[in-house]
Amino acid sequence: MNLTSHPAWESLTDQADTIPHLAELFDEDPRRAEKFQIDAAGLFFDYSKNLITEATMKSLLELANAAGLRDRIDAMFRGDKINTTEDRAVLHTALRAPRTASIQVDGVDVVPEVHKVLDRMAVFSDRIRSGEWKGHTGKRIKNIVNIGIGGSDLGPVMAYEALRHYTDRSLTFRFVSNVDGTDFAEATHDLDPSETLFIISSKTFTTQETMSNASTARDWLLCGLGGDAAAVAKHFVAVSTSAEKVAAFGIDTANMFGFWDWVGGRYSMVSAIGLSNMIALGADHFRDMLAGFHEMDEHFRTAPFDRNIPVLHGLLGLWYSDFFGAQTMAVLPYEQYLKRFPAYLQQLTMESNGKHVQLNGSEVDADTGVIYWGEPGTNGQHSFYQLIHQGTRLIPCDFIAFAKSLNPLGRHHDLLMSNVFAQTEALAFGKTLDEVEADGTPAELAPHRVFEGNRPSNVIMGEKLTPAALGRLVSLYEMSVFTQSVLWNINPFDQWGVELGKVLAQRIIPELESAEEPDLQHDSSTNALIRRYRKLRRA
Ligand code: G6Q
Repeated sequence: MNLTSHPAWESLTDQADTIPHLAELFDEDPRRAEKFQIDAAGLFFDYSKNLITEATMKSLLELANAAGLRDRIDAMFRGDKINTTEDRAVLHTALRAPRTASIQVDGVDVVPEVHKVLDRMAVFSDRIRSGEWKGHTGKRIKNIVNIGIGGSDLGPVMAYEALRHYTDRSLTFRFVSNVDGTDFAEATHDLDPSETLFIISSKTFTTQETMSNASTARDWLLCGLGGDAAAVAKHFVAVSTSAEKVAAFGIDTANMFGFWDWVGGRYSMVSAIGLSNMIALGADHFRDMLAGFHEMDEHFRTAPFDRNIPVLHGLLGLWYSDFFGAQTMAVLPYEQYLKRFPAYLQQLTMESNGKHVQLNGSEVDADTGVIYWGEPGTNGQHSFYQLIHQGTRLIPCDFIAFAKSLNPLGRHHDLLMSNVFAQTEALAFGKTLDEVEADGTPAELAPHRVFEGNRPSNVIMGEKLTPAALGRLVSLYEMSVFTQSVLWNINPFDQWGVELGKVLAQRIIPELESAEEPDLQHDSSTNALIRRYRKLRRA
C-alpha cells in the first residue's frame, strides 16, 4: 500500500488544513517548548516552532512505522544491499565505526579494511604535515590541491571551511572541481609547483571534469619542474576505488588510498576522499570528526523514533513538502565557518531524494526531495529574509548555531545569537495589525508592516563547532534524508538523473572540436546554439 492511502496520511491532510496559528499553539500549552525539544548526541534540537501538534507527530510517526523505517535502518547498518538499482550495500556508517565493530559485506568484515586505510592516511598526513614528505626538487610540500567533483569535492570543501579553525595554517588548501579552466587557473596561479601536492579524488577515476583537471595539473607540474615525468610520483596521490585506472594515469598505486563501492559519492567525505581534510586537520581531529558522526549514527540507530533527532527532522521536512506544498527550505547557519554547508546539503538532499519512481519502479504519488538553500546568518537577513517573513510562500527554516564562538570578539557572539532567537520568534509570532497600529503607524502603511507569523523553523544548537560537532551535524542530515527516502519508498543512493546530460555532452564534444562544419542532427535550438558557439569562438 502506498503511504498516501494510509489513514495517517489522510489524517495529516486534515490536520494541515486546520492547524491553529503558532501563537495560539504556544498560548494554549505552556509546556509546548519542552514537549518538542530533544537534547541528544551532543546537539539540542528545538522543533517546537513548527506547525505541529502532538497529534501531528503521532500521525507522522505512524507513517514512519508503516513505512518500515525500523527495518530499513537495521538493513542499512547491517550492510544489506539496499541500493537496489546498483546492487550495493550502503555503509558510510562503517567508515566511522570504531575499530572494535564488525560489519559484514558479502561475508567479509569491512571494519579492519576501513581502519587500515585510515591508518595509512594518518601516516601520509603526518609526513606531509611534518615536512618529511618532500617534492621532486627536495622542497617540502606547502600547498595541497584536491581535484574532484560532486561527492569527491563538496564534502572536503565544506569540512575544510567548517574546521578551518583547527587546520595547519602553514599549509594552503585549494579545491578544483569545475571543468571550466578558470577553476584550475585561479586555484594554482600563485602556487609553486615544487611545493604543491595534487590529490586526485575520484571514486571511478573516469569522471570527465576530474580527469581533465588532473591531466592539466600534470602538465602544469611538469612544465614548472622542467618536464621530468618522475616528478609525478612526489606530487600526485590518488583516492579511488580503481587501482587499475590510477596506475594507468601514472600515479604509483603505493600512493593511492582506496575505498569501496558501498560508499556513495555524496556520503564519502569520511572515507579517503577526506584525505585533504586529514592533512589539514591532523589525524586526531579527523578521528574526532568520525567519532561525532558515529555518535549521531548510533543515536539514529537506537533512539525511539519520538526521541530521535534525524527521524523527527526528516518527518518535519516531509510534512511541509507533502502537506503544505512547501517548495524549498532554508538552512541558515549562524556560524561563518559553515558557509559551504548549504551547498553541501544541496547535493545530499537533492541528489539523494530527487526521484520520481519508487523502489519497485512505479511512479511516486507525493512530492519527493527537499530543496535546501541558504547563506550564513546574519548576511541572509539583509537579503532574502524579507520573502521568508512577508512573502507568499512557506519556507521552513533550519537555524544552526553554537553557544561558543571560535573567535570570541567583544560582543559579537551575543549579537549573532540574539539574531537567531529573534528571527525564529519573529517568524513564528509575527506582528499583528493591532500591534502595528498601536505603534502609531499611519493607517496606509500599517498593512505593509504586518508580519503574519506562523512561519515554522527548527533550531539546531551545539556547544561549539568542533570536528565532532560537524560530524554529528552532517550525520543528522544524512539520516534525515534517509528517513524521508523510506517514507517516499525511493532509493536515495543512486543518481541516474545525472547520466543523460553526460552522454549527450560526449556526443557534442566532437561537434565543437571538428575542423569541418559538423552535420548537426539535434533539435533546431541545439543546432543553432552549437553553430553560434563555433562562429563566436572563431571571431
Ligand atoms: C555522488 C555522485 C557524484 C560523484 C561525482 C564524482 O553521490 O555520485 O556527485 O561523487 O560524479 O564521481 P567520482 O568520484 O567517481 O569522480
